[in-house]
Amino acid sequence: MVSIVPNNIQIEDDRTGINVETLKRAFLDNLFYIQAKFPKISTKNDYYMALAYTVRDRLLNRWLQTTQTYLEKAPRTVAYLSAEFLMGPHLGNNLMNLGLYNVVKQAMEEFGLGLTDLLEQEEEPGLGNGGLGRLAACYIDSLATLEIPAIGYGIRYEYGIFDQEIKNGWQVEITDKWLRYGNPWEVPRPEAELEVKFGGHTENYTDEHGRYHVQWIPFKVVKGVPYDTPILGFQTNNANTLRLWKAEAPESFDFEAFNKGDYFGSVQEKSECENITKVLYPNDDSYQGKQLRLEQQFFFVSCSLQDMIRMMKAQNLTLERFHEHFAIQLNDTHPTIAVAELMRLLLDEHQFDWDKAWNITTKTFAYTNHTLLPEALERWSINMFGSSFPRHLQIIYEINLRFLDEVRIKFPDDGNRLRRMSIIDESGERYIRMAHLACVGSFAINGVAELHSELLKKTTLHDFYEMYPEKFTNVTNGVTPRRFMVLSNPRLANLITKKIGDSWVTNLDELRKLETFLYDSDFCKEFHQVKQDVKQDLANYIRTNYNITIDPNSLFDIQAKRIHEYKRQHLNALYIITLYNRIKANPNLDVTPRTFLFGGKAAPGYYMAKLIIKLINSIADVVNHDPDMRDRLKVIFLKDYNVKFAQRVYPAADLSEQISTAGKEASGTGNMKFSMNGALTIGTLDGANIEIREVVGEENFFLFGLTAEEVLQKKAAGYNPWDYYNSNPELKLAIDRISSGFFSHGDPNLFKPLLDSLLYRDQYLLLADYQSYIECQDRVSQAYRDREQWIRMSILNVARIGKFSSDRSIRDYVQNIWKVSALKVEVPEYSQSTN
Ligand code: GL2
Repeated sequence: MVSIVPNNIQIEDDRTGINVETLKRAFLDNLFYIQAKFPKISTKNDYYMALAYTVRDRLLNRWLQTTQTYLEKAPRTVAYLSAEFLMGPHLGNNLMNLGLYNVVKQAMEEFGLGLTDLLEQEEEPGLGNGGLGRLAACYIDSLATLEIPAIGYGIRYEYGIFDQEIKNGWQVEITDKWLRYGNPWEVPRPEAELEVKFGGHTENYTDEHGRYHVQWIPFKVVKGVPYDTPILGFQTNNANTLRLWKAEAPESFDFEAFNKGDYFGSVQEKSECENITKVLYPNDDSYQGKQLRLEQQFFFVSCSLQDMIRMMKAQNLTLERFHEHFAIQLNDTHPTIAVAELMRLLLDEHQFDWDKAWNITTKTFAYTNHTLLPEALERWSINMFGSSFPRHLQIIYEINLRFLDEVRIKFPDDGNRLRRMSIIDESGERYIRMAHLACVGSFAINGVAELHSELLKKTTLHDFYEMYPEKFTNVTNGVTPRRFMVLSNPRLANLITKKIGDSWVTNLDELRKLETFLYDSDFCKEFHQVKQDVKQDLANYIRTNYNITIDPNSLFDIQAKRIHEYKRQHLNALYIITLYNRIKANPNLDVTPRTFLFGGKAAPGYYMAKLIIKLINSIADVVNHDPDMRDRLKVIFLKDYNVKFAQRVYPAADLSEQISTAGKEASGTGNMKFSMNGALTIGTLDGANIEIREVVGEENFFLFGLTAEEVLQKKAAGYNPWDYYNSNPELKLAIDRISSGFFSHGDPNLFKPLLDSLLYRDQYLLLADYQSYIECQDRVSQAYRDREQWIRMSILNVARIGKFSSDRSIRDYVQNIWKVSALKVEVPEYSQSTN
């Protein structure tokens, strides 16, 4: 029995104190004892690390208190399962949440160190591709801020999303060695490792009561080691845990090979185990049917479920109540193998009978769908799946058998429906359809914006909607205003707080109060000044890093997101060429000066997306160097767009490009981040654009393009892009400029694949939307000239954006799906030390 008095942490010591002097002492202490450096020989990174540990020390007490409170009170808990968590840098966020930003800034300044400089130093944990991974990070923030007992489970990829460089206009991928200098925010918990099985076969046996069982005899066993990161809420004591799993080889596996003298064989097996969590698959909104990816999914899911079971045991809770204790959210289909794994754990390892296990399972899981794109719907070939997970394949067959019986009863004599709904696709090579498994195994199914949820019911999951209408619901995405306003745009945040107080940070609807100041000319001036200052900052950054001068008085028109044909960066490019052509034809044309900024990564294997990057850079080369432009048009492709950089970009935008083909972008979340920083949106009626337009007002949103329904009708009617090309002279000229080799040093072939795809297929209807887009862009240019009106439209975007806080999304999940309650964590030391 350990007899250490719990929580006997001194109040004002070097690890908890928060006045300038103590912080300075603590910083030096960490520099010396953790980094093992004297200041004289310290690098910037040493300083960053010393500061990170200083800040981490100050949140540990809350974190441990939270863990202990959850353990003791055993509240119903959300487990958010996601293959991606795109957290962004931790230091600034933790400083903000702890309320230590200013005092730490001062402490560092007294050392002659700039806090901004130190923040820059942090390697981004890029454990996600884009919107889906960043959404998980926003939700983890809101869960902690709302004091909801929750745990995020994912994968600790050794290499996150690649770093992007641009060479000769092309994307080049560089390995993301984010752990190179150590990660001060994570705590490894090797004592909590678990085992995960792979491959092999199953055997049947009958126990002493004559009951029939199945045993999985695996081919290999891999260790899962948890790495925990505290996720502190904003101005609360609740610090939830993000638990990411790393794969390691078990110590004893290689004895046989080793003893036989097969040293290399044994080492190879070790590295094969570790491969599982080596690298993030860099595909966004599409998947590759690779076995290693499936193994990654199973690995983290199995670790997480075993971990939950272990926690319940530690709390003396019976597994019969698993579904009462945990609500597990499946972030897309990536963790869906959890349905089969929980069944296996209950059936084979805890001897539940099928009905009981199935009852628990289907009351535990809820599934969020994030895309309608067919290429993103995961399916695993039966052969591949069965070779890694023979027992799960049996279980899935059994689930399917029983499920199809249910379908037969509800819809008799409907063979086509059975074939469509089956978890197994038998139309050719046999596949497991993960979305179907998720629908059958979950009690709730949601899309991520109203339109998306409606389209799910009408199209992709229509049969499942008819089968289980009560399961379907919508939760419109949201983003955290802490990171994307307070942290990334302090000037705007301070101005808002000066006017309406600071409660908007956790109650974003309060921003509505800004509407009172719409005609307050001082406020409007200040608001405008904030935007100009932030634009100037970005302009300085671009000058330093790209050696290009841009004019902060020009309209900053930004499209920052993954590069994808459905997102239509090339439609934007066509408009740039159109403007260019107009100025070439009439150099004295009175145009509104614009700076076009692009940012985003292309999946390394996605040729067309990479060609779009090359096209943008090629246009930039020509436009930026053409004296006729007289600096009225600038185009820049910003390399290596990531969360850290995004925080500079959102605040500086005047115009946010949200121009996907209607019906293709499930929600979008960048659209929300831009708008909450005062950018106006030019967009289609797609995803959350529709709801953003609804709340900010149609007069404060630039709408263009076909609706989702019109897109379908046009395709059904036999869409022919040539009709548009032939009948629209400006469009024709823009396309001809590309095909003539004008932007490719005379090479007419470089962009041919892209042009052919537009002229012969145009799957995403760029040509059909072109005219409407350029007319809309011309309205934008016109509107920007009336700066006072523009500022008011911009203020209204900020004032009315409250709905898109991730706090609102999380409340929706809490009330409609998870049915969990907040649990406030008390930390006596905290209140004493801050008073
Ligand atoms: C995405 C959708 O494409 C995007 O529209 C949505 O906002 C996010 C979060 O719900 O999910 N789906 C997807 O597979 N990725 C996304 O970003 N990668």
